[in-house]
Amino acid sequence: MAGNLTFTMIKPDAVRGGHIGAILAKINEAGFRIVAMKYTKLSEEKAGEFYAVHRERPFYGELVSFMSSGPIVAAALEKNNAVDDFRKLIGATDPSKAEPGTIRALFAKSIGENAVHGSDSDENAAIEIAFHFAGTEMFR
Ligand code: DAT
Ligand code: MG
Repeated sequence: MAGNLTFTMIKPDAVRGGHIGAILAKINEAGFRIVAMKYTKLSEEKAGEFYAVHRERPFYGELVSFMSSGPIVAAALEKNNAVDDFRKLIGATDPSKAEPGTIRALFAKSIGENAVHGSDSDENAAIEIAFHFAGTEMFR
């Protein structure tokens, strides 16, 4: 059975662009409930750890430096089928390939600076939520 939690970050480009409110509105309108949220900034070390799975990819250095370049909004989201439904809501990694109306189509600039993160599996959602939030910071 599909899980009901996913993890997102509003990335530094979207925060700089003034899109926090619009993105949170899209998330709520799509039926997700925010169960944990913080406005924070990742150190280079923390960003590197979060994206460690991409360590060998050519864009890893760029990704870590971008993700630590300014504040982000991190949130845990609850909905039936959360991981897949949220990936649909954000659209493809490359915003030029994202479906019209998706968060990346609306707010992302490029494949590297693509406005939002969304977990890719229930297992990674749990790992990513635990990376950012203590149990006492979750309100389900
Ligand atoms: P997603 O964020 O859609 O899950 P991913 O897990 O493959 O995509 O990659 C993580 C992030 O790395 C992605 O959001 C932006 C960056 N990235 C991915 N592919 C890239 C590329 N070809 N060039 C630059 N950055 C890239
Ligand atoms: Mg991914």
